[in-house]
Amino acid sequence: MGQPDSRTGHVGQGHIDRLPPGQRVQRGWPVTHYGPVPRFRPERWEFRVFGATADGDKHCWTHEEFAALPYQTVLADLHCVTKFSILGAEWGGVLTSTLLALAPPAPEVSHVMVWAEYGYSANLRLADFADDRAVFATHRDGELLTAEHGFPVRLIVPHLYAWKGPKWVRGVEYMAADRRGFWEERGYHNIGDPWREQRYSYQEEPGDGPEL
Ligand SMILES: Nc1nc2c(c(=O)[nH]1)N[C@H]1C(S)=C(S)[C@@H](COP(=O)(O)O)O[C@H]1N2
Ligand SMILES: [Mo]
Repeated sequence: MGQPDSRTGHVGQGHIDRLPPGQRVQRGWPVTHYGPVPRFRPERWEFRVFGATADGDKHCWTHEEFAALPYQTVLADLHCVTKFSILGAEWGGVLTSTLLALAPPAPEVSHVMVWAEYGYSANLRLADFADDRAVFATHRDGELLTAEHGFPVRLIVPHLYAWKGPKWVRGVEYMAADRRGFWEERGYHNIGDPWREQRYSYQEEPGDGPEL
Protein backbone atom coordinates (compact mmCIF):
# COMPACT_ATOMS: atom_id res chain seq x y z
CA MET A 1 0.00 0.00 0.00
CA GLY A 2 1.79 3.20 1.08
CA GLN A 3 1.01 6.81 0.37
CA PRO A 4 -1.49 7.78 -2.30
CA ASP A 5 0.19 8.77 -5.51
CA SER A 6 0.06 12.55 -5.71
CA ARG A 7 -1.04 12.52 -9.33
CA THR A 8 -3.66 9.77 -9.36
CA GLY A 9 -4.76 9.93 -5.72
CA HIS A 10 -4.76 6.15 -5.75
CA VAL A 11 -3.10 3.86 -3.26
CA GLY A 12 -1.63 0.53 -4.22
CA GLN A 13 -1.76 -1.38 -7.43
CA GLY A 14 -5.06 -2.86 -8.54
CA HIS A 15 -7.18 -0.75 -6.22
CA ILE A 16 -10.74 -1.19 -7.46
CA ASP A 17 -11.49 2.54 -7.69
CA ARG A 18 -8.84 3.11 -10.29
CA LEU A 19 -10.36 0.76 -12.85
CA PRO A 20 -12.80 2.38 -15.30
CA PRO A 21 -16.14 0.58 -15.78
CA GLY A 22 -15.99 -2.63 -17.81
CA GLN A 23 -12.18 -2.92 -17.62
CA ARG A 24 -10.12 -5.76 -16.12
CA VAL A 25 -6.52 -5.68 -14.92
CA GLN A 26 -4.00 -7.12 -17.33
CA ARG A 27 -0.66 -8.34 -16.03
CA GLY A 28 2.41 -7.90 -18.18
CA TRP A 29 2.20 -5.69 -21.21
CA PRO A 30 0.55 -7.08 -24.34
CA VAL A 31 1.21 -5.49 -27.72
CA THR A 32 -1.92 -4.10 -29.39
CA HIS A 33 -2.02 -2.33 -32.73
CA TYR A 34 -3.23 -2.46 -36.29
CA GLY A 35 -0.73 -3.28 -39.04
CA PRO A 36 3.02 -3.94 -39.00
CA VAL A 37 5.67 -2.52 -36.66
CA PRO A 38 7.52 0.22 -38.58
CA ARG A 39 11.28 0.18 -38.85
CA PHE A 40 12.96 3.20 -37.29
CA ARG A 41 15.23 5.07 -39.70
CA PRO A 42 16.93 7.79 -37.64
CA GLU A 43 18.26 9.69 -40.66
CA ARG A 44 14.78 10.04 -42.15
CA TRP A 45 12.85 10.48 -38.92
CA GLU A 46 11.55 13.88 -37.93
CA PHE A 47 8.86 15.05 -35.56
CA ARG A 48 6.72 17.75 -37.20
CA VAL A 49 4.24 20.19 -35.75
CA PHE A 50 2.21 21.71 -38.56
CA GLY A 51 -1.19 23.07 -39.51
CA ALA A 52 -2.47 26.16 -37.71
CA THR A 53 0.64 27.14 -35.75
CA ALA A 54 0.74 30.61 -34.18
CA ASP A 55 3.60 31.75 -36.44
CA GLY A 56 2.29 29.94 -39.52
CA ASP A 57 5.48 27.87 -39.77
CA LYS A 58 6.13 24.15 -39.49
CA HIS A 59 8.27 23.13 -36.51
CA CYS A 60 10.53 20.11 -36.96
CA TRP A 61 12.82 18.13 -34.69
CA THR A 62 15.34 15.50 -35.71
CA HIS A 63 15.54 12.44 -33.48
CA GLU A 64 18.61 13.85 -31.79
CA GLU A 65 16.86 17.16 -31.15
CA PHE A 66 13.70 15.49 -29.89
CA ALA A 67 15.68 13.28 -27.50
CA ALA A 68 17.32 16.41 -26.06
CA LEU A 69 14.00 18.06 -25.12
CA PRO A 70 13.12 18.31 -21.41
CA TYR A 71 12.40 14.84 -19.99
CA GLN A 72 9.62 14.38 -17.47
CA THR A 73 7.78 11.40 -16.04
CA VAL A 74 4.10 10.68 -15.48
CA LEU A 75 2.61 7.78 -13.52
CA ALA A 76 -0.40 6.52 -15.45
CA ASP A 77 -2.56 3.54 -16.30
CA LEU A 78 -3.31 2.44 -19.86
CA HIS A 79 -6.89 1.48 -20.74
CA CYS A 80 -7.47 -0.41 -23.97
CA VAL A 81 -11.00 -0.22 -25.35
CA THR A 82 -10.90 -4.03 -25.75
CA LYS A 83 -11.29 -4.00 -21.95
CA PHE A 84 -7.89 -4.62 -20.46
CA SER A 85 -6.02 -2.07 -18.36
CA ILE A 86 -2.37 -1.90 -17.41
CA LEU A 87 -1.86 -0.22 -14.07
CA GLY A 88 0.94 1.86 -12.67
CA ALA A 89 3.36 2.48 -15.50
CA GLU A 90 5.83 5.33 -15.32
CA TRP A 91 5.99 7.05 -18.69
CA GLY A 92 9.01 9.25 -19.44
CA GLY A 93 9.36 11.69 -22.27
CA VAL A 94 8.27 15.11 -23.48
CA LEU A 95 5.08 16.54 -22.03
CA THR A 96 2.59 17.79 -24.61
CA SER A 97 2.60 21.06 -22.65
CA THR A 98 6.32 21.40 -23.39
CA LEU A 99 5.69 20.90 -27.09
CA LEU A 100 2.77 23.35 -27.09
CA ALA A 101 5.05 25.97 -25.53
CA LEU A 102 7.78 25.36 -28.12
CA ALA A 103 5.35 25.37 -31.06
CA PRO A 104 2.28 27.34 -29.97
CA PRO A 105 -1.01 26.83 -31.81
CA ALA A 106 -2.88 29.72 -33.41
CA PRO A 107 -5.77 31.09 -31.33
CA GLU A 108 -8.40 29.35 -33.47
CA VAL A 109 -7.03 25.85 -32.84
CA SER A 110 -9.61 23.64 -31.13
CA HIS A 111 -8.36 20.12 -31.98
CA VAL A 112 -5.22 18.28 -32.95
CA MET A 113 -4.53 15.25 -35.11
CA VAL A 114 -1.63 13.16 -33.90
CA TRP A 115 -0.02 11.39 -36.85
CA ALA A 116 2.01 8.19 -36.75
CA GLU A 117 3.87 5.97 -39.22
CA TYR A 118 1.77 4.38 -41.97
CA GLY A 119 -0.89 7.08 -41.64
CA TYR A 120 -2.32 6.01 -38.26
CA SER A 121 -3.90 9.02 -36.60
CA ALA A 122 -5.95 10.02 -33.58
CA ASN A 123 -7.86 13.25 -33.08
CA LEU A 124 -8.05 14.98 -29.73
CA ARG A 125 -9.63 18.10 -28.39
CA LEU A 126 -6.88 20.62 -27.72
CA ALA A 127 -7.74 20.58 -24.00
CA ASP A 128 -7.36 16.78 -23.86
CA PHE A 129 -4.08 16.92 -25.77
CA ALA A 130 -2.81 19.73 -23.52
CA ASP A 131 -3.66 17.87 -20.31
CA ASP A 132 -0.77 18.18 -17.87
CA ARG A 133 -0.32 14.37 -17.75
CA ALA A 134 -0.23 13.83 -21.51
CA VAL A 135 3.26 12.83 -22.61
CA PHE A 136 5.12 11.88 -25.76
CA ALA A 137 6.76 8.91 -24.13
CA THR A 138 10.17 7.61 -25.10
CA HIS A 139 10.55 5.43 -21.99
CA ARG A 140 8.51 3.20 -19.74
CA ASP A 141 9.69 2.53 -16.17
CA GLY A 142 13.03 4.11 -17.04
CA GLU A 143 13.70 1.94 -20.08
CA LEU A 144 13.56 2.93 -23.72
CA LEU A 145 10.38 1.77 -25.44
CA THR A 146 10.72 -1.31 -27.60
CA ALA A 147 9.77 -1.20 -31.27
CA GLU A 148 6.44 -3.00 -30.66
CA HIS A 149 5.47 -0.50 -27.99
CA GLY A 150 6.13 2.56 -30.11
CA PHE A 151 9.85 3.34 -30.20
CA PRO A 152 11.02 6.03 -30.61
CA VAL A 153 7.98 8.07 -29.52
CA ARG A 154 4.41 7.28 -28.54
CA LEU A 155 1.70 9.42 -27.04
CA ILE A 156 0.17 8.60 -23.67
CA VAL A 157 -3.05 10.44 -22.73
CA PRO A 158 -3.89 8.87 -19.36
CA HIS A 159 -7.49 10.07 -19.14
CA LEU A 160 -8.55 8.63 -22.53
CA TYR A 161 -8.66 5.13 -24.07
CA ALA A 162 -5.25 4.09 -25.34
CA TRP A 163 -6.11 4.20 -29.06
CA LYS A 164 -5.96 8.00 -28.60
CA GLY A 165 -2.22 7.49 -27.99
CA PRO A 166 -0.52 6.61 -31.24
CA LYS A 167 2.69 4.62 -31.17
CA TRP A 168 5.45 5.64 -33.64
CA VAL A 169 4.32 9.26 -33.63
CA ARG A 170 5.71 11.49 -36.36
CA GLY A 171 3.75 14.67 -36.01
CA VAL A 172 0.97 16.81 -34.68
CA GLU A 173 -1.43 18.79 -36.84
CA TYR A 174 -3.12 21.80 -35.28
CA MET A 175 -6.71 22.10 -36.49
CA ALA A 176 -9.35 24.83 -36.33
CA ALA A 177 -12.12 22.21 -36.55
CA ASP A 178 -12.51 18.59 -35.52
CA ARG A 179 -11.79 15.73 -37.92
CA ARG A 180 -11.91 12.00 -37.16
CA GLY A 181 -8.75 9.95 -36.85
CA PHE A 182 -8.14 6.33 -37.84
CA TRP A 183 -10.30 4.50 -35.27
CA GLU A 184 -12.72 7.39 -34.84
CA GLU A 185 -13.68 6.91 -38.50
CA ARG A 186 -14.08 3.18 -37.93
CA GLY A 187 -16.69 3.00 -35.22
CA TYR A 188 -14.87 4.19 -32.13
CA HIS A 189 -15.98 7.12 -30.01
CA ASN A 190 -14.74 10.55 -30.99
CA ILE A 191 -13.84 11.51 -27.41
CA GLY A 192 -13.02 8.15 -25.79
CA ASP A 193 -13.30 8.83 -22.05
CA PRO A 194 -12.96 5.43 -20.29
CA TRP A 195 -14.58 6.73 -17.09
CA ARG A 196 -17.73 7.44 -19.12
CA GLU A 197 -17.26 4.25 -21.15
CA GLN A 198 -17.22 6.16 -24.44
CA ARG A 199 -16.19 3.17 -26.52
CA TYR A 200 -18.18 3.36 -29.76
CA SER A 201 -19.34 6.09 -32.10
CA TYR A 202 -23.00 5.03 -31.77
CA GLN A 203 -22.78 6.26 -28.16
CA GLU A 204 -21.88 9.77 -29.27
CA GLU A 205 -24.16 12.60 -28.35
CA PRO A 206 -24.66 15.76 -30.40
CA GLY A 207 -21.51 17.83 -30.09
CA ASP A 208 -19.24 14.88 -29.32
CA GLY A 209 -17.88 14.77 -32.84
CA PRO A 210 -18.21 15.52 -36.55
CA GLU A 211 -20.96 13.75 -38.52
CA LEU A 212 -20.06 10.25 -39.57
N1 LIG B 1 0.38 3.65 -34.52
C1 LIG B 1 -0.51 3.00 -33.75
N2 LIG B 1 -0.61 3.33 -32.44
C2 LIG B 1 -1.49 2.70 -31.65
C3 LIG B 1 -2.33 1.69 -32.14
C4 LIG B 1 -2.23 1.36 -33.52
O1 LIG B 1 -2.95 0.51 -34.06
N3 LIG B 1 -1.29 2.03 -34.28
N4 LIG B 1 -3.21 1.05 -31.29
C5 LIG B 1 -3.57 1.75 -30.05
C6 LIG B 1 -4.23 0.88 -29.10
S1 LIG B 1 -5.80 0.37 -29.49
C7 LIG B 1 -3.69 0.55 -27.89
S2 LIG B 1 -4.55 -0.32 -26.73
C8 LIG B 1 -2.30 0.92 -27.55
C9 LIG B 1 -1.53 -0.29 -27.14
O2 LIG B 1 -0.22 0.02 -26.76
P1 LIG B 1 0.78 -1.16 -26.44
O3 LIG B 1 0.83 -2.08 -27.62
O4 LIG B 1 2.09 -0.53 -26.15
O5 LIG B 1 0.22 -1.87 -25.22
O6 LIG B 1 -1.64 1.53 -28.65
C10 LIG B 1 -2.40 2.44 -29.38
N5 LIG B 1 -1.54 3.07 -30.33
MO1 LIG C 1 -6.64 -0.54 -27.62
